[in-house]
This record gives sequence, C-alpha cells and structure tokens, in this order.
Amino acid sequence: MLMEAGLPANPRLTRTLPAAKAGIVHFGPGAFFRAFGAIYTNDVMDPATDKWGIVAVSLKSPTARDQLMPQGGTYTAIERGPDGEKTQKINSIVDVLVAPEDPQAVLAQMADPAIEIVSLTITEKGYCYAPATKRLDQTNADIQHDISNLDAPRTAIGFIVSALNQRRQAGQKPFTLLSCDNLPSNGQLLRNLTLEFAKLVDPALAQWISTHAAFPSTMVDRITPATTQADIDRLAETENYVDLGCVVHEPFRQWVIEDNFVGARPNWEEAGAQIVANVDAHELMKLRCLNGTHSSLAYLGYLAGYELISETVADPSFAKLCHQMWQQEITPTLPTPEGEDLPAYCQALMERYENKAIKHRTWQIAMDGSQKLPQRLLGTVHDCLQMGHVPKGLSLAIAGWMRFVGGVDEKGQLIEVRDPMAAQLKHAYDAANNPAEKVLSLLAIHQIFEPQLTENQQFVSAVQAALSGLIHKGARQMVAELTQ
Ligand code: CS2
Repeated sequence: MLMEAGLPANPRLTRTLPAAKAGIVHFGPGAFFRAFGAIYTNDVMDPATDKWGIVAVSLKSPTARDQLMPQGGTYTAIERGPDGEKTQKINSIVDVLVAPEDPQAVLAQMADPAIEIVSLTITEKGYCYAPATKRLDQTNADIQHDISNLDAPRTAIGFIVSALNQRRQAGQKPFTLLSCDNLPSNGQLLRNLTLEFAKLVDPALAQWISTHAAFPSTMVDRITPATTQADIDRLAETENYVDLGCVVHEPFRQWVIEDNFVGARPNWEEAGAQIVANVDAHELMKLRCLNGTHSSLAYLGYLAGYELISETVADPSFAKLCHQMWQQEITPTLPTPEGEDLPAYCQALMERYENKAIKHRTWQIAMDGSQKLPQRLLGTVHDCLQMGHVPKGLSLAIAGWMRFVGGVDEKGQLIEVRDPMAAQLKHAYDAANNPAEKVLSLLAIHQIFEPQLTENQQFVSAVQAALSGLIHKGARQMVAELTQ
C-alpha cells in the first residue's frame, strides 16, 4: 500500500531509549492497553532508570509480540481529536511474551520478586466466568485444563494462581492484581474468581491469597478503535517510519484506582489517575452511561446501516435516543460519584461519540454481547423495574442485540457475529419462528439473563414489541418512533 501511494520505503520504528527494569506483568497487550495503561506508566517513568517497565503477556496470538518486539517494544500512540492529531512514542513495554509458546517463561517472570503488579486487560470473556452468576465457569475447557496442569496454564486465572503458588512456596509476598476491564467491581470479581480457582487446587493457597494479596478495583476509560492499515500508512507518511504496533485513541482518558496495593506502584496520579477509597460508583456510572449507550448504538446503529459511532450519532434520532436513555433510564439508577456531575458527564460523552476523527466501528463494539449485556444494560433495566417503570430505550437496545445475534441484517446480508456464545445464540434465535418466541428463547439463556428479569412480564412484552418492530419496520424507524 505504501508503494501504491508512491511513497519511498520507510524504516521501521526502533527503540532509542534504554529499556527500564520490569516491575509490572500485564496480560492483554492489545490496542486498549497500549492506548491507556502503558501510556500512564510511560508518562510517569524515567525509562533509563525506572523499575516500572512492563512485560506484556499475550494469552493467545503472537501478533502483539511480532508487531512490537522488532521495534524494541516502542510504539506510537496517535491522539485524534476534533482539532487535529498528536503523536507520542511510548517506551514502557520492555518485552512481550506469548504464553502458549512458553508458559514457563511467563510463570518465571511473574515469580520474580521485582514484579509488584500483575495487571489485566483481557476483555470480559478472559475471566472465564458466567456473566449472570459471576462464578467461575468450571465447564470451560481451559479452566478444566489449568486446574490439572498448573505448571502450564492457558488462562489468566490459571497463570495468576500458579504464580502466586510459586511465590508462596518461595516465601515471597504476592503481587497486586489490577483488573482494568470494563466490569463492575472488577477487583472484587477477580478476587472471587482467583479464590474459587485456588480452592480447587489447594485450600491453604486460597487462604494465603485471601490474606496477603490485593485486588484493587479500577474504572478505565478511553475510546480506542482497532488500528487499521490506513492508520499505519498515514503515520508512515507524516512521521517517515513504519510502526506496525501503533494505536489510535481519543484525547479523553480517565483512570480511577482503588487505593489498595500490596507493595509499591508507579505514581500514576502524576499523570492524572484518581486514587480513591472506593471505585464502585465511578465504575457504575461509566459502565451504564458510556458502555450502555455504546452497546445500544452499536446494535441499533449497525442494523440501521451505520458503520461508525460518529455516523450513528450524526442521525438526530439516535443522538436523541442516547439523551433520552441517560435522562429517563440510566442516571436515575446511579449514585453521583464524588467529583462528578452526571448531566455534564453525559453531555461530554455525546461530544466524544461525535468525534469524527475516531473511526470506531459499530461492529467492533457489538462483539461479545453475551459478556457485556449484564453490566451494560441489564443491571439498569433491573433497577428501573424496581423503581416501577419499564425502560423503552434499553428494551429496544436489547431487542437490537437479539436481531444482531440472529445473524442476518435488514438487507438480508449475513452478519459476522463474534461472541463466545455465537452458535448458541443463533440457535436460540432460529429455533423460534416469530418475534415473541425468539425473545423468550433468548431470555431463557440463564448465563446472561437472571430470572428476576425474565419473570417480569412488562419487560418481556416491551422487548417482544421492540423485536417485532425491528423485524417489520427496521431500526431507523423504531428509533425515530421512540424519540418523536
Ligand atoms: C466499547 C468500549 O468495545 C466496546 O465494547 O464500548 O471498549 C469503550 O470504547 C471503552 O470502554 C471506552 O472506555
């Protein structure tokens, strides 16, 4: 592509600064981590002398290692705002390990006493739990494998328990476990899953982890679309080097971290992180206001034929749907976190969605809905029902997800549904032959929907009416009708 553009061949980006000593192991070196946690650490470190270098671990594919390590771990973060673009070279990642190639190397790194923090951005499904019950999914084949093969794990939870076991046996202190995924009380969730797994292998180990390890919760926020070849080509044009590991992100970032660490940590607050006693209210606000409307726009926008979030909210009825959901359905369920103003927070979200420089695909956000729905949409529905009203916008969004996982769009084209439960979801949708029954068939999946919701007849009827409307009239018409 570079040749087609008539450009001279550019050299590849290389590290120019010495690498810092490793103090953090991070699972999940994808675009979000590179655009977020790695930048906070970069911004507060002196790469030449610091001890907070990050060893990133990929649990599945070698892509991140193959992109980053020929560059010595350095890459470019490209900030795109409505007023232009800024680039920054990030030097905090010092190595990338590919776990399936050499699990022992990962365990040895985690057992090194210099490692104070093990952080995670492994996405919702990486936790191997049942979203509705929040318990470890002991039917998961990788979890079953790890329980009997602790010396060569496959899952993040398996690596954590195995490495903590080694540290306990060596008489060392544990590390802090820092979950940075979009899950409510993510630290508590990781703690529960780690203890549940540890009890299965050694109750005394579970007891030691429970007493000595720390699992701070966090709220993380920065919109980061997947990097495209066009992004790499454009950077090559403007900076005269090829960076296969570059990432694109919006200007906004927010990191709220519970003040609960076993040992030392980087001074992330110097880069603007908020260190607080309790993260839960911040996390609930972000998950319900941002991720809740993001997923709603993703399903309904995709069905309406919009490729990007910025295109979806450029349609006035979709923008109005967001405002209606924030005002009437979402914010009434929320406590106001300290230092926040909910209406101003939502207004700022709309401005972030409108940023045309960020090409965030509705299809990307629509991925893994079975893992996202409970904390993004269903919890809010639950609270609205408790307060005595049926949320029409959220019901339409849930129906949008159902139509999406049915796998055929409004023009009759196949949708590529990426979801660990995709086959089961499609089967549930296809097994019933009218909209009302399709809704019942999907609501019967108890890994996603708690009985309290599915037993509420008013909610069920609202979703049935919405799905019928989506099938017969289409998403644009349904959103327009709801926001008239
Ligand atoms: C998005 C999030 O892909 C998705 O599901 O809703 O990744 C979102 O962009 C981030 O949470 C923003 O902080």
